Formats: sequence, C-alpha cells, structure tokens
Amino acid sequence: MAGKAVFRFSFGPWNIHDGADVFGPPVRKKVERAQKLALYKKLGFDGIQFHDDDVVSSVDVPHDQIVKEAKEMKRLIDGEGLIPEFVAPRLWEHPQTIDGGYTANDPKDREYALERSRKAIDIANIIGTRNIVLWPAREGVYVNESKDHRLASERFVAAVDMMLGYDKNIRVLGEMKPNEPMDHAYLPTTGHFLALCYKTVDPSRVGILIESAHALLAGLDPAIEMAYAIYHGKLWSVHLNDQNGLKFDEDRAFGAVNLKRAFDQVFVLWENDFGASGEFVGLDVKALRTQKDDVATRHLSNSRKIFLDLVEVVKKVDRKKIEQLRAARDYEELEYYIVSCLMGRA
Ligand code: GLO
Ligand code: MG
Repeated sequence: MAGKAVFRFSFGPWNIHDGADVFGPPVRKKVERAQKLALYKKLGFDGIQFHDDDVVSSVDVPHDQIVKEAKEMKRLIDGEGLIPEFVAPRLWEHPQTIDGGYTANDPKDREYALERSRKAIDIANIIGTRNIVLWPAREGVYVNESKDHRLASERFVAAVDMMLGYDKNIRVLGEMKPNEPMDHAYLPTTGHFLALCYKTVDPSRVGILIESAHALLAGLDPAIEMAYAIYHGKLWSVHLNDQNGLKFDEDRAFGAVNLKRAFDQVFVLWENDFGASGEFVGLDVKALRTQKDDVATRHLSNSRKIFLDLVEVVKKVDRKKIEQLRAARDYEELEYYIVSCLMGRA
C-alpha cells in the first residue's frame, strides 16, 4: 500500500532571507540564527538543512574552532527538537572556488574544495547526519574551451570517491541544476548524476536530491525525474518549489505557479512511500522581495500547506478510474478528471 509515510518537512536557514537580490539591497531586517531556529517548529518543520558555514561561522579556521562551533549548533538544534537532514559544502562563494571546486583548473583550488568537503563531513558527524549534499554550483563553464570536460568528469568522480573513503558511513546526494551561476553546468540533470553514482567506489552510498525548479530549468518534468530516481532507489531528498518559465531560478512557493505539476510530484511521492525510510520533504523556497518583515515566512508555511492539501487530493483520486481511462487510452478525459479533482469538483 502506498502512502504509509507521515511526511516530515525541512528547510535551510537560507530560506529565511532579508530580500537582497542581485539588483538591490536587503529590504527586511536580518533574522538572527536563534530566531530562525525558533521558527522551525512553529512553522510545522522538523528537519533542518545546512551549508557547512550555516553550522559554523567560517570553515577557514583551525579545526578545533570548527569542532567547538559545530558542537554549539548541535546543542541549539537539540534544544529546539530539530533533526539535521544534511550538510552541503558551500563551494561557490570563497575566492578559491571562482573557477569551480572539484573541476577547477588550478590544483590548489581543487585541493581547497576537497579539504572543505572533508570539513563538511566532520561537521555532519558532529551535528548528527550522514547526508552530504553536493550542489555543484560552479562546476561547469562560461567558455567551452576553458576546461577539459572529460577530465572534469574524472575529477568529479574522484572527489566523490574521496568523500566515500574519508568516512565509510556518509552518503553523498547530488542536487543537479543545469545553469546559474554557470552557463553550462557539468552534470546538469538527475540522469547525469545517476550515471556518475555507478562509477563511484560505493554506488549504494551515492544518490539524489531533486529540486523541482532545477528540473524545470532543464526543460524536464520534476515528477517524472523523481519517479526515475525512485526506480533506482536513489531519491533520498527533494527540494520542492515552483518556477514560472525558463528564467532565473525563482524558488517560488510549491504549487504557486502550476498546481497540476505540484499534484503530479505529490502523487509520485505518495505512491512510492517517499518518507518511509526517513526522507524529509525539503522546501527550497524564497520569500518574494515584496514581503514585509512580519509575513516573510509565508512562502514556507504556504508551501507546506499546499503540499498537505495536495496529499488529501491524491488520497481521494479514484485509482480505478485512472486505470480505466488508461486502458481506454482516453487521456483527454484523464486530464480533465485530474483537473476536476484539483478544482474540488470530482
Ligand atoms: C540553488 C540550490 C541551493 C541548494 C543549497 C543546498 O539553486 O537550490 O539552494 O539547494 O545550496 O545545497
Ligand atoms: Mg535547492
């Protein structure tokens, strides 16, 4: 029977944000770390996702200092009753990641990325998660001839192998996105990273986090992407959100742009018992710059509500009717039926 799981939700501290964008400064007051942590449970979230430097103020300090600050964060999240879902090395802001991390041309930059990944694993161990997420933001090119693309694949696999060897318990989850900040990202889709999983020293510990908007930016359907990763036993997390056309990565509230597309994702997750092995429903959503301070978490609470409302729709959908319409090849009527369900008419 599908859908036994009780869904648990997560987000990262970056999802509460002062509204600064590439064209303008902050428009809301900075929300301090302790305030953010206190908001999770109030908003209905149990899980917290981290970049390495969301846990500690900087990773470019002596190891003792990292350990001390990570232990302090562990104490804080335990105090709030929050479960750490993953740690992601932030390999896109530091000067040594300008040309990428694992695929940078300069060996010193590559070594920085590898060392920082080991630190992320140490941090994950202290705060109590075995999941390392890789959003390889700057692994790719603006200028095609600027890197050896075949060698880049080799270096990427070597980096993942290094992490798997550094700690025999951790899992690596790839979060793929086709562009932004790079023009052409290496491993732009789930399928690309899935192929890479099988080239590593331990494919059983390499899997996928799918972000809805990232699939859409690649012209792909998020629900079909999720089903494909599930087929491989590798959908270990999601970043649900929405996206209005092929523009920048908008991180709109889940279901806010295309409700049927959101329904399709919930349907796949429900039918395949996503969450039953402890996976979180992650929401990587961003408040619109126009939101005022006191309502700047609506994107999170609304995304969660929309997800849960869609679960109710999914439960009620008449599976027999779907089967009959599939058998009759009357897909127009099937589409109308689903739209009717979403309009509360069926
Ligand atoms: C950006 C990504 C980013 C990641 C986060 C965790 O497009 O979605 O927000 O999810 O850095 O790795
Ligand atoms: Mg994301």
